[in-house]
Amino acid sequence: MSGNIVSLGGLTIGSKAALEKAMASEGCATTGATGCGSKQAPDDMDPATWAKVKDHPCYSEEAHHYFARMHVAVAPACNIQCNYCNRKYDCANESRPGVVSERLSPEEAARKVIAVANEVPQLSVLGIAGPGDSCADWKKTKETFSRVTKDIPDMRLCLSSNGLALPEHVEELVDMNVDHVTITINMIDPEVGAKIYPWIRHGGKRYYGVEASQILHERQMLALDMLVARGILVKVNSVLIPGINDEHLLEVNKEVKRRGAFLHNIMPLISDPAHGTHFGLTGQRGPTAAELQKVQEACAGGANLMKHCRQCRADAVGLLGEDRGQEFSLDKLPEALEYDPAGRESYKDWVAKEREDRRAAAADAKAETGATVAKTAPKLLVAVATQGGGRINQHFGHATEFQVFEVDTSGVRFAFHRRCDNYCVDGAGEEGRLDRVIATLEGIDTVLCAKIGDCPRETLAGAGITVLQDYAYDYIETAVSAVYRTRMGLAPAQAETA
Ligand code: CLF
Ligand code: SF4
Repeated sequence: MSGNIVSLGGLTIGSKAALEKAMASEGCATTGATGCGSKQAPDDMDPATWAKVKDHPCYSEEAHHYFARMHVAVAPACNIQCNYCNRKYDCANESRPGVVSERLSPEEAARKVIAVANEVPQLSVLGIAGPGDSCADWKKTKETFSRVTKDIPDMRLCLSSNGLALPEHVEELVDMNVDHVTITINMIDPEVGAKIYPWIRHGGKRYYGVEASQILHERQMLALDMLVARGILVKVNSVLIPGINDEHLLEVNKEVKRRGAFLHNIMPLISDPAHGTHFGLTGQRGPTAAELQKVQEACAGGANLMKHCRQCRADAVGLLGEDRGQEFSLDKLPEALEYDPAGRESYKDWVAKEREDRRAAAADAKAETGATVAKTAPKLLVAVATQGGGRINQHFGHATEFQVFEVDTSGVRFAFHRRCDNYCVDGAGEEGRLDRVIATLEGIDTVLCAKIGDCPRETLAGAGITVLQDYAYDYIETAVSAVYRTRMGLAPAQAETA
């Protein structure tokens, strides 16, 4: 499966044959109800929904291997106060607190989107996620969307909101063809809400305490109902705050499922005194990975959970897990820019074919595993270093995160990601960093990467973690399945060569 290797949009992604075949076809082949991209919806999804999610990296775990999003920070104002937010920083609903974003006017944002679309063929979604609230700053949000779609009509539009002002704009969202909206819902009980929101501003008046949370809750439920009724896919984000809403999120999960939310994304609170937030300054901690996992497991059977969120900044650019925002800061953008659709169209066509090939390979691997491994065989966690494209295509030392897959006889599933500092700096490995990478990989059986040196491989082996580069540039699912069969003693062992 390795074949020849191809680079596209700065990524080494896959087989040359597949790309050449795709590039030779005449642009974007619209087919039936699903439009561009893979023609087939997965078994558990109707074609209309698949058409909406197949190129959205947040709404489809599969799509996040292929497609990128960008956020434009056009909406600094907000109408509520969350105890985990300090507005000097990016919105914690959708971003990692950090330095203040470069704020853009709608005109600047539209220019930046063209620049990114010309350089990043994976770009499929424009999101507005702060640094304040996209609906509280509605004029800027609306103007940005209309400017962008004038130049790039096939750009998917996405927004994130606390929900308070959202009901007023649902019809305009429908008119603008926005088909993905995220509402951050941290509670359905205003008593819980009063511990998260000190105040809201609504209808020209400030409300405090339980009354504020009661209004916010009613508006969030109204927004959810209205969006679902209009066929817009709704993702609900919830910030998990230990001791405040951890158990309560099970109720939130049930309620949003009952009302038709498409996905529920339970995100860990990020809290640090240096952020200057109320929670940071009062010592409220975020959850551990185990606490997050426990809540997610408790929600099984409820609303579908998103597990591949990277808590992006409000000005993030690129595939989830990478941030190319610095490459496209305002000072680097030319004054005049014209959109060139060729790169994105060719890329979409390539993905459509690559995706079908990958699915077929994954199905074969699953069947082979099911036929050869005992049903009682234990589950294994395998981490992969990937730059996207659904392949193992990153050097171990360059990885700033590992995607972790769970495998057993029922198949290979994305489980979670783990972030780390890249082991290699300026071409040389750093021992201290390797220790931290090993700590990051705790509980992982095997790591798959495109390349690793003898030295780090042996150190990892000493820590009980096998690292293999034999599956370089293979599809993730087929490689993970092959590793599983080997580990269960039913396939010839791969030589662990460096
Ligand atoms: Fe942006 Fe959010 Fe749209 Fe995605 S992000 S507005 S839905 S395009 Fe995605 Fe980033 Fe998680 Fe958000 S990984 S923080 S869920
Ligand atoms: Fe901050 Fe976003 Fe909450 Fe507004 S909605 S206070 S910007 S986290």
